Amino acid sequence: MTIQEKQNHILSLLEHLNNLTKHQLPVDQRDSRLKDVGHLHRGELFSLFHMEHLIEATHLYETLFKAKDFDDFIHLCEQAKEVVNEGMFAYAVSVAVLHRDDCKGLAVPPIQEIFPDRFIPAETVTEAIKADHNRQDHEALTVVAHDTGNILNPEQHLAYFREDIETNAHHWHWHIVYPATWDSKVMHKKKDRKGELFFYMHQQMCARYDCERLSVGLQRMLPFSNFEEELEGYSAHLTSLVSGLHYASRPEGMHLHDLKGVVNLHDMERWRERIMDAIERGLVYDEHGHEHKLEEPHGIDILGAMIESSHDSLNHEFYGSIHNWGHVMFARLHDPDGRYHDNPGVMSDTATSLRDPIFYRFHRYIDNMFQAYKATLHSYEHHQLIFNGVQIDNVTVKAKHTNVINTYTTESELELSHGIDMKASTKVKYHHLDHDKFEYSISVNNTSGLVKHATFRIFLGPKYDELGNLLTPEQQRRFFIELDKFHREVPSGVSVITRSSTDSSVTISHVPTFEELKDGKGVNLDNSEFCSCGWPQHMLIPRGNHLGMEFQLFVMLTDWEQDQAGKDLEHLTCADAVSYCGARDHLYPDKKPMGFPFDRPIKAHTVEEFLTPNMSLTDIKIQYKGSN
Ligand code: CUO
Repeated sequence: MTIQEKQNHILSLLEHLNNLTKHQLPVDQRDSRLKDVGHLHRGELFSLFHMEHLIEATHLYETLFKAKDFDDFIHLCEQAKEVVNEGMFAYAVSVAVLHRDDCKGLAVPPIQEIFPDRFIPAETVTEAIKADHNRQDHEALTVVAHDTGNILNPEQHLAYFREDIETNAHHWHWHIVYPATWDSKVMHKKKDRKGELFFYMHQQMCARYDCERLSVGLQRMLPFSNFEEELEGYSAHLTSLVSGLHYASRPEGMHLHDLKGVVNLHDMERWRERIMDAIERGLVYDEHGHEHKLEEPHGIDILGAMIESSHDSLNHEFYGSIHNWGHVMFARLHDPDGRYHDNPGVMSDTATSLRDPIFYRFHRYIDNMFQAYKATLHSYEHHQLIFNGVQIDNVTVKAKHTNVINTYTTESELELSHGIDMKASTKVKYHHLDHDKFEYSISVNNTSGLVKHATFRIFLGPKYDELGNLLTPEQQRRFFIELDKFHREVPSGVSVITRSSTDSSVTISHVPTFEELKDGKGVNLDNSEFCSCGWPQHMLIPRGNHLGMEFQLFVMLTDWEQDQAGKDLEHLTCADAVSYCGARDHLYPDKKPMGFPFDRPIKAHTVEEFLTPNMSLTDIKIQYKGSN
């Protein structure tokens, strides 16, 4: 079978999932490997934070993964499609496609086309369905996405970020690449530093959100702080087409409740105390009562697995699952015992959770636990930061104007007809942030007399806080977002290294659409971009403001000979957005702690005190050219 034929099989499996009826294939007519699936009903919203859902989904993706060949895999998928919950099916098939050896080179189609109703406001979807109903011919049609609120709610200023389609899709795809239940013994592949990446990717989402908040004139978020807290309101404007139910809204002033028989607030508090206690003592107890030291390099990875919690948690019973249950509790606080049979809110689904402001406040609360651990490690000493014989002379950002990056709002379209039954092509036109392409130009002086191999680490952070005060290095480090990280040879003497913003190790530029995949355009592109995990390129840079908001670009060179892990990345697949997504089947390609050198508290009071010759800080402006 050709790779294109395989790709077409995957596409047709994942098309029109919103149309599946409740028809079930009886157990005695199913392949015996599928006798234990079909528990979560069709129409319910699958949550990959809910343990019961995850157990069934894991059983399914492991079964699909173990299918003996591609034909057997498709046969199992086709039967599973008859019985399994829609969202769970998309999840399990995607996990299997990403990890089966005979699916290498195949793309997982974009989740926003599989379930557009999880990305596009309900009003817009309804308008599209009506327009489709009324269309006489099979001419393509386009509708324009509605707004989901107005500025009476100041948080609406951030809607462009929280509701960005590809950012939400990145989050869904990240959790497919790193399933919480990943068991390396069953799947025969170890996910390197998975717990640490859980920490880092979500820390970066929070830092990015805060950069955007300052851009639109709001103060940085206040972390969620306790389980009795009264919460902000939120309305999702999404209707799930598998059931016809809306994603629940949350009137202002509500708080979390016990989910009786599932998880209580007391459990959450107890787990948090135990985790904080483990951090303070630097010790974790596993299920057999054995002690494990929380120390580098593995401490953060152990903690990440425990807090998420994932299959790798050393002690589920004792440290619980504070993060996953937190998502479920936020999603169900309006109907905690299920008496109204209501849909959960967006927080239960990785494809939608970024839309809700509580997502960031809750993840900052989680991040604060990781930061408490990092605070137990000593701040980096001078000798851990320097790179002997290598210094940065100058850094400039080259765009239309030097050291100024313009951002603006632009339009894209999303095809609905693969996820929603339509007579012909139906597109939604929506707005999103974007920025001018730019280039870093880094002048390096290598006085060692030898060729050096350097890891270039590039971060961006705001210079001033919400009141206009200069941020101290310790305050600024929580805002720093990674823009790029790459390896280059640095010749002896003075040289200028350039790098384009579009090559960023954080981003992917394009996820192939259903249409492109059908035409063979996205298949095996250059073997690099098809994993669909990666921050969208158009969201690389925070919005900035009309005046030109002042940011600082941090560049640091470290010794690549010491940093590198495993083979060089060039020959790998799915290695386009390694900073937040890792490289498939490969060690995380940088041995330094993720977020280095901003992962640990900084003692230096001023930038001058902090910077070593192999680092530089450059003032740049980000100017928003849009209309609001
Ligand atoms: Cu990705 Cu909480 O883990 O959203």
